[in-house]
Amino acid sequence: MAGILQKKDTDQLLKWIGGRRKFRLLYKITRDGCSGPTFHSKCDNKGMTVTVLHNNNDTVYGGFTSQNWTSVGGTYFSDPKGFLFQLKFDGKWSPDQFLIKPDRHDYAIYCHSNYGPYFGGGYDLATFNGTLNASNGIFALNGSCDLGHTYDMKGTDFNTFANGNLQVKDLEVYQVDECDMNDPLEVPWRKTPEWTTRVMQELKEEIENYRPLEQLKLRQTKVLLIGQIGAGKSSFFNTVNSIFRGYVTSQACSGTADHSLTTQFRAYQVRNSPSDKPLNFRLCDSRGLEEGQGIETQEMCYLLDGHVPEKYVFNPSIPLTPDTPGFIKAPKLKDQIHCVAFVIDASTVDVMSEKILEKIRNLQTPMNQRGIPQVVLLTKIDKVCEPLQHDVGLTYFVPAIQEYVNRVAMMIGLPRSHVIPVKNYESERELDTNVNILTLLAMQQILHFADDFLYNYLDDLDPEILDKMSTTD
Ligand SMILES: Nc1nc2c(ncn2[C@@H]2O[C@H](COP(=O)(O)OP(=O)(O)OP(=O)(O)O)[C@@H](O)[C@H]2O)c(=O)[nH]1
Ligand SMILES: [Mg+2]
Repeated sequence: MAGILQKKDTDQLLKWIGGRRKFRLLYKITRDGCSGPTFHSKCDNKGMTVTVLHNNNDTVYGGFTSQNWTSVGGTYFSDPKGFLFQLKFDGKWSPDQFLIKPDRHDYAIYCHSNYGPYFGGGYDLATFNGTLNASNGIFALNGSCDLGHTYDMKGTDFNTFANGNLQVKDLEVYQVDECDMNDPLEVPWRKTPEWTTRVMQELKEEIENYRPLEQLKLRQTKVLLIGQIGAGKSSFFNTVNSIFRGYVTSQACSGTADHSLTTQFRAYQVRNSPSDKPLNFRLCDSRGLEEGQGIETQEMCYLLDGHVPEKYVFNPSIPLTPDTPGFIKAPKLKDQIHCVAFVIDASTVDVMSEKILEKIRNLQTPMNQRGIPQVVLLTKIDKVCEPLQHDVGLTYFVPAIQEYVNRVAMMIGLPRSHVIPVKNYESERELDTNVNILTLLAMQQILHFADDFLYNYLDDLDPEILDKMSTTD
């Protein structure tokens, strides 16, 4: 059964009421019967409500209260937020709000167990009392409309408010509920292409065909994954790798342990199935950050500049120095890091220690000095938002995730657009289109950022050096 309110109407009402809320139909006289006790049985103690009437002239009007309706013997209740409104007059969209007069708050609504919704001490808008039946689809309401006593009608009278009669086709009462932060929005908080298998395929192809800047003769860009232990760095590589391999793989060891599970520096190749050809980027996995351990600022400088050899084992008690075996003394562009992805576990954001945060900020200094772009991969979003456990496709529609993104952006000091939510494969045995799209969108952005770095690098290069530049491995 269709309700009176269209989307345009609820949008307008929400503008007046404020906040992120949703409407839930509690009572409808054409469905439930026009009776005071029935109205109270369905609408008492439901918090904010909107009462809306639709008359024979296609005029839509009503009243809002933030107070509970209750079944009492006849009492006024105060409500400074109450208002009357009109949405349509004679079929024409004519939204208008009539606020409660400042000195009449105490007469906002009138509750009586045998009455329907009553607004104002005039009564400004009294709908019905007792039980009424419809005649030819019309309810001739036995209330009254003595406007202007409690609500400021700004010159609107009974004729221009409700065509001078209380003959209605329907009357409805909606509960105006706080929206759950996990309730998906109708429009995404960040725009992405439509999530279809085709789009997934296109993203995949774009990344398969990705080449770093031609002029730099660089075969692969290098992306460093860095973050707290157990944040999902190794799992992110595994997720990207799984997409291109065509099945869920776990080449990089992932799991939970007291200290970082990953101890080695690995610049992982992502191989495309079935050719097994490596893609033109590498994801560098590193040791997890811990309060007293992990990667220090000097080590980070070595990492960024490409001095750290493959499979180097980070040892918190013996930091890397130029004398460490394998230390790459004269690194080339191919050895350097071109984009850094901080991997942050959404489910621990609220309890992240100030020390870790400080560590991350310290590590950002050498990145900023080198102009290396940074993103945040916000992992484990499924753990903080129940609907995402069933459908990752809702990620960009759920306000809770937007809030995490905003919070993390503030914490790390990066623009919000640099914070990318992801959900890694962890218990799945099969690939999922939406998980893939989410991951590929993240990879796409990372590679765009890496290119930005390379463009800057190119701009700074002397053309002669460019000519002489060595090729990659
Ligand atoms: N639910 C869920 N679990 C995840 C996600 N990403 C990773 N995990 C799990 O989190 C745990 C840690 O993941 P890892 O990938 O090993 O984390 P890491 O950052 O490499 O950790 P270290 O190498 O110890 O520093 C594993 O049990 C993963 O399965 C995710 O997006 N959602
Ligand atoms: Mg790891």
